[in-house]
Amino acid sequence: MDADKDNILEASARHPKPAGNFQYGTAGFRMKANLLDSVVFRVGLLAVLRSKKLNGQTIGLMITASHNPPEDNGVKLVDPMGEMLEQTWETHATTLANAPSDEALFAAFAKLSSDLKVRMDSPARVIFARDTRASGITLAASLVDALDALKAEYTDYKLQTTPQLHYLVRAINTKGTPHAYGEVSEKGYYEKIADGFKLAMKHRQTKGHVVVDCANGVGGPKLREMTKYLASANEGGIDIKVVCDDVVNPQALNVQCGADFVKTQQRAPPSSKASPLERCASLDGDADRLVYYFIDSSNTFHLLDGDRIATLTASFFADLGRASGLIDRLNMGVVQTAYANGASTRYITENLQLPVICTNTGVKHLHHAATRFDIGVYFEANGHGTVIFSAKAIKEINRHEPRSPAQADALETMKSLVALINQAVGDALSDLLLVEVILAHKNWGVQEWLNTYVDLPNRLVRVEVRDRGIFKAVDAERKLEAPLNIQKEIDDLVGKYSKGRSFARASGTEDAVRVYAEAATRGEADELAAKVAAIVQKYGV
Ligand code: NG1
Ligand code: ZN
Repeated sequence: MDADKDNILEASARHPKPAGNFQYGTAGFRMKANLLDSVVFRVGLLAVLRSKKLNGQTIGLMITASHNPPEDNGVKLVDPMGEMLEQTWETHATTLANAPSDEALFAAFAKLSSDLKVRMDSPARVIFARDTRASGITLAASLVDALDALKAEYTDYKLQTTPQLHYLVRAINTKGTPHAYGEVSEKGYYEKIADGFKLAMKHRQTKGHVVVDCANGVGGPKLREMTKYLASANEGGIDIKVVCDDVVNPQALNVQCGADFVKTQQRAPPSSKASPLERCASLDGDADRLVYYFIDSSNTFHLLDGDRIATLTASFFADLGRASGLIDRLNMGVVQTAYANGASTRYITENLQLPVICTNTGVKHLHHAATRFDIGVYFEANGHGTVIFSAKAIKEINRHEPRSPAQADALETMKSLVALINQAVGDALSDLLLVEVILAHKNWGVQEWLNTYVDLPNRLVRVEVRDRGIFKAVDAERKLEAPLNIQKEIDDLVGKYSKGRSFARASGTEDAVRVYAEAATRGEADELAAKVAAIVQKYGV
């Protein structure tokens, strides 16, 4: 520890902490890039501790601020199986990030390593990557300073999407085991997904092309790279038209394009020039979110968001379950948050007859709940999600003996999707191909997909209050237990609206309370949202 002490103190002096309080939230640390130097350095120290604690298993560190503006950046850690950092360690990250001086930082580091019984002589292995933000290179250098100070082994994977880094972490830690996830390289990532896609598309054809808006981020070059591994369109492959892929000008990132823009603005990126009925999709800045959309023949915009991807995927797996003869042996279900459109939840429970679990906001909660199913489909409405398979599901799928050519076909499609789907984390590139496979199998275009059910009109409002901390949510964030009496006022109001539903919760990523409302008509949804927002405002002064 003494050698570590000198090294940490010396290195930390080069990364002084600015004023302010930092918090490792649902998306790691995220803020203006010029405030992040010390934070990234300190998260680097924690990554080393985490790896040592796990006997040298490789920990991932991603430098990205996802859909945030170009001047922001962020950092988050990836656990050995490619999952988000274990929750108790988020607090440790916050502790290190807020130590007021170099000495205090070392003291906090030493206390953590002793409290957590970390053997400091264990090896430490860390891999890292970044999105296309201009600030990423300098922040990666701050990280290397931390890794060098503690003599950790590391690999810089440079530009990657967030899900690619998750893939690499999982592939490294499972290498040579019976659960090996794939070859440890970017090429291995493309090959695994592309092989799954080609197998799933045998004898099938996508309808026309898909236009993909890459948010002017890292997804652009990576999607282009992936298309090299996919068969060309006339061989049953896919015709992808990449737009919004300017990564030369970092100021263009997420501006007037990308999944968050399309979802919140409910319109196509102006520069994508979508034509009527063209199938379009948008990724976010680090390519872990995906939404689809199209303009109909009367120029009306239609969004096919995370709820739509979840329902489409769940219906397809239910079909495959029946067609393969595995339906009775695998339990399937869908995980959503309170932000899922009520019509989607109803469609899943009533039409698909599948169970739905509602969890708190943040994909780690959804991912965790999805492990309760053999085939668990989870998506946030904003387009972040994936499908996960239990060990039992994989076993059943692999050993099942088909009794007919139709069963064999369905089984082969299931196997191919296990390879195509990134089970470590929601992955826009993998999800894009998944949707394309399903549409091709169902022989659907975007209109047929939209026709499955009608979304309830809804409205999301952001309310600024003095202290969002007083708003305490319970019941998967659908109810407020504090301030006292606020929930009764909301309930009384909601009761007056046909198909009304509304809730308020403190945001985990912004200093605000979010109010969501849906109702039978656009006018009622807007009115309900405005009235609930007024209640929140009243309690928030
Ligand atoms: P908050 O700010 O806690 O509502 C937002 C998104 C989440 C999730 C996180 C992490 C909404 C309403 N909320 O959380 O779904 O993506 O950011 O990025 O979209
Ligand atoms: Zn993202």
